[in-house]
Amino acid sequence: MASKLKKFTNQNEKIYEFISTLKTWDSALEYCRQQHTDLAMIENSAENTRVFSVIPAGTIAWIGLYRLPWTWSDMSQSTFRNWLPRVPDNYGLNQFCAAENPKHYWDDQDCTAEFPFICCSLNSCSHYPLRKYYYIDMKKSWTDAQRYCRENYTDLATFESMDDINTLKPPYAYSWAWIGLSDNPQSWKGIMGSDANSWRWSASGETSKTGYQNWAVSEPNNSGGRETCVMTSTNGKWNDMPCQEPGSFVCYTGKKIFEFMDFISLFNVSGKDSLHVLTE
Ligand SMILES: [Ca+2]
Ligand SMILES: [Ca+2]
Repeated sequence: MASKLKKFTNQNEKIYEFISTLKTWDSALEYCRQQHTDLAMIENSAENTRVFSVIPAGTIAWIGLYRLPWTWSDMSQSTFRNWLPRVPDNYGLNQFCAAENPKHYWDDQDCTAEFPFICCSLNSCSHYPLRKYYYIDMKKSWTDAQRYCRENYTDLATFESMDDINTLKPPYAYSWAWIGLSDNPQSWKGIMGSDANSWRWSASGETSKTGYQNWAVSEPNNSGGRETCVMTSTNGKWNDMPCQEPGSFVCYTGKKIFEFMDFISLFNVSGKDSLHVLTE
């Protein structure tokens, strides 16, 4: 028992969690980004051993490696590998994602196959540049706040993962504040995340690619039929509010992660040549 506890004394040490739900590789990625940080990134033999320790015996489980050539899901390219002999073999010419096999070697698999998977928590699980958020203690309407953020930062705040929200938690001292989410009043919908949904992020003009949402209980409710802009509260929960209401707001700087999700969606529809289109 003591040795198990000892594993978590290093705060930068990745925390791996086995998720038994069967998912395709990109669905597993989406889940991990919403609930944790990313699919498991394994950068050395010690991490490899820790991943093995959380997988039940005889189980295949997705990890965050995919063929671009082989790249981790945050688009980093550390070189540690644990392939089976004569693998990756790209059997059937459609194996672009990596999984731990039951004997704890890696095997390339069809990304659309459904397996359990390993999520990784903590920022050390992703080398992708994290967004930085800036709380602006001035009272502006949503549109004026958007203009201010676009002139001085990247845009009003975009949140696409639990990691983003955690960045804003105390000691970040702020009250209710506008974020970059708004709605087309002509097509109000209750829940973000489906194709029919109209909630858009200011920076992309599109609905969330990760599907991440963090509404407060019973929100959005379009109270009075005039709530089409979104504020976040001190606990990170969202509420739709009237856009004209003066409020403080949150701007952000940083790269967007949605180019990456666009890239992932190509897996199911195209050959590997077109996978290079969105790389930088
Ligand atoms: Ca294979
Ligand atoms: Ca509301």
